[in-house]
Order: sequence, then structure tokens, then C-alpha cells
Amino acid sequence: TWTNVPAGPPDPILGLQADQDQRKINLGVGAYRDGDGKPYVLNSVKKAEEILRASNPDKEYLPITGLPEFTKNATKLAYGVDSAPFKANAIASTQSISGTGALRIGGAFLGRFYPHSKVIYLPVPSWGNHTPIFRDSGLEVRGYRYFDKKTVGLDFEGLKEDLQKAPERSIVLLHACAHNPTGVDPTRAQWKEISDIVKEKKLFPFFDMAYQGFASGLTDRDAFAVRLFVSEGHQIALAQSFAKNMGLYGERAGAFSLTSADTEEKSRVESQLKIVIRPMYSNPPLHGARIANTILSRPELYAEWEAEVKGMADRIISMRERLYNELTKTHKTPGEWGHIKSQIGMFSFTGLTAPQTKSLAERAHIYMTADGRISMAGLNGNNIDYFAESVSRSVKG
Ligand code: PLP
Ligand code: TYF
Repeated sequence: TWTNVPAGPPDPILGLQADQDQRKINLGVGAYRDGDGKPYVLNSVKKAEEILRASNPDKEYLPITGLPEFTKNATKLAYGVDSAPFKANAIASTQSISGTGALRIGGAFLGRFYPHSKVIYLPVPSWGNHTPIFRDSGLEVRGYRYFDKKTVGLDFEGLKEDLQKAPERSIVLLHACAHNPTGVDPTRAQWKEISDIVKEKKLFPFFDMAYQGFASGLTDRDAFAVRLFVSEGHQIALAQSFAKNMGLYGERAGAFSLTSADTEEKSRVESQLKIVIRPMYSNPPLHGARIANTILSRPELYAEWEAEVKGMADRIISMRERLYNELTKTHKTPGEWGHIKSQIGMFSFTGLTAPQTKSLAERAHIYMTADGRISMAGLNGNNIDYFAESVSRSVKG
């Protein structure tokens, strides 16, 4: 029956490497590793699980839109208690299968109900899964310039030009912070300019917030763009993930929300979100949302979590410093490496070419994505010297 099914390519990031060499370094997938290169379960998460266990909860189905306190607390984290739609009870929201599921629900909802356009603009480059998510949601995917290879920074002029040229009322996807894969974010002043263009062109902003807390501070810094847009009067869509910032990867805890005009509109929108979700998976998983909600709703756990996210972000920043020093001072690697330090969040877009990444894999057992992206969190005191030395050798040719 399936003789006509061609074998598909493996996921470029999640596809496994069989390499068992001692020196192997896997900087492919964006999943946090501690200073010993091990997956990290946060203490705040362990404590939340203890609290949950003690409360002996049942396993009944959640409502279609998930755990109500969780979605409330998730939106509070992103929008802030002082935001107008939060105060007005005008944020339509639903629990989602992590960030990916939030994007997919958002894509499906916009595909069905956004009256003005079926076109979504993604930054070039963007997270590899964005294109198939929105294409499979029935939207037409186009790109706007984002990254400038020459400066290894933001192509702000190109970005502005492309958004200016986009048809009015198109949807535009924005990474809220810690852009994946480049690690390059707009400055606050640039966000304001982007907001002005979005307003002028009546574009519809869809924020993907997969790394809140991973750039530089949970609320003031990492929620800046979302809060700016809302305060500027934009109606937005928002996909949130607790995979990275709470280390809940496989628990699939996330939320999708849309700001609405008022509570009545919010209720209509939520009723349709339910109709989008029901035939997809009926209702979301319990455990991750319970953990996240326990942390978000208890001040002492929240404070501990906040310190732990900062700890992860700080370790990554210290690896950036160290890698920069190793590459430039210790190994005198040709080229400009300042971007290693200036880039933000989990990833660094190194500027290494596809042939260089291939030779690093084959000769040094070092794995990254073919576009030269490394997950900084995969580096630690035990492997960073070998990594820097290998990169330097590969650059020197
Ligand atoms: N959006 C971006 C930019 C990402 O990097 C990721 C990857 O983790 C996601 C969304 C979704 O991740 P998850 O579905 O694990 O929350
Ligand atoms: O970009 C990354 O590495 C993370 C993890 O299909 C990820 O976003 C990668 C690929 C994928 C799902 C998650």
C-alpha cells in the first residue's frame, strides 16, 4: 500500500547522530545543558512536582482550552498585569502543545478567521519549523530580510523596506526575543520603529515567544517587544512556550493568545479556538501546565524559578565570553568574532560555512546545524577548549 511513499529527509535539528566518539560535542539542538553537559531539571520544577504529588490530583480531562489558571498566569507573565487587555479581561487564550502547538493553533485560527490576508511574513532566516507550520495551516509564507551576513547583525534597513513593501494587513511573525537561529534582536528603538511600520501598514503582528527569560530578564527585557506593541494599541497574536525557560521540553507546556477588543469579543474568539482545537487533539496534557502554573502562582517558587532562568542565561553569557577569548586571544583565529559575545539567547550564528560545519563533524566530532548555528548551552568548561581549538583549525583551513 505504501510503495508510493518516498522516504522524507530527517529533521535537520532533531535528526540523531550516531557518533559515539569521546570528544563528541552536540551543539545542534537548542536544549539547555548544565555545566557538566547534562540535561537540567530546575529545582523550582522539582518542588512544584512535590507539591502536586502531595495534592494527589486526579487525571480527568482538562477543558479544551486547558487549565484556566495556567493560561491566565502565562498571559500575565507575557503581557504584564498593567497591560490594558489583561486588565480588561480581553485576552483570548488557550493552553497549547508547547510553542509549536501554539503557533499551529494561531496559524489555523488566522487561516480561518483573519479576514484581510492569508499571507504571513517570516524573518529570513527563521526557526526551520515556522514555514511548514504556517504552510500546513493554510497560509502563504513569504520572507522579510532580517540577518545581514556581512555585518553578522540585523539587516534593519532591509527589514524596514520589506515590511513597507508588504501588502497592507499581511500577517508578520516576530520573534519576541532571542531570535532563533541568529541570536540577533532589534534594539528597543528599532522595535519602536517596527511598531510604527506595522501600524502604518496595518500589518497583523504574531509574536513567537519561545525564550522569555533566556535573553536578559524575564519581564522587563524579554517581554519588552510584546508589551510595547500592546501599549501602542496593536492587537497581537502570541505563542508562548515553557520548554526552554522552565526546562519543560517534553511536557509540552505552552499557550496561545489573541488580544481582543473586549470581553465579549474575547469570548467569541475563544469559542472558535475551541472549534479549531477539538478536531486536532481534543484537549491538552495536564502535567506540564500544572507544573508551570504551580510555579507561576506561588511567589516563593516564582522567585526561585526567576533566579534559575537567570542562572541558565548567565552561564550561556559566560560561555560566550570564554569562547570569544579562546578564539581571538588563545588561538588568534582570523576574522571578527565580536558577534559571539553580542548575540542574545540560546544560539550563536557563528558565521561558519556549510563546508566548515561538515568538516568539524567529520574530523572533530562536533555537530551544529549546517547554517553554522551553535547552541551555546552545549558548551561547558570541559569541552569549550577543544571546541575553540577545532573551530580555529577549521577557519585557518
Ligand atoms: N519557536 C521557536 C523560535 C523555537 O526555537 C522553538 C523551539 O524550541 C519553538 C518555537 C517551539 O518549541 P516547543 O514546541 O518545544 O515549545
Ligand atoms: O531550534 C531548536 O533547536 C529548538 C528545538 O523540530 C527544536 O527550537 C528543533 C527542531 C524541532 C523542534 C524543536
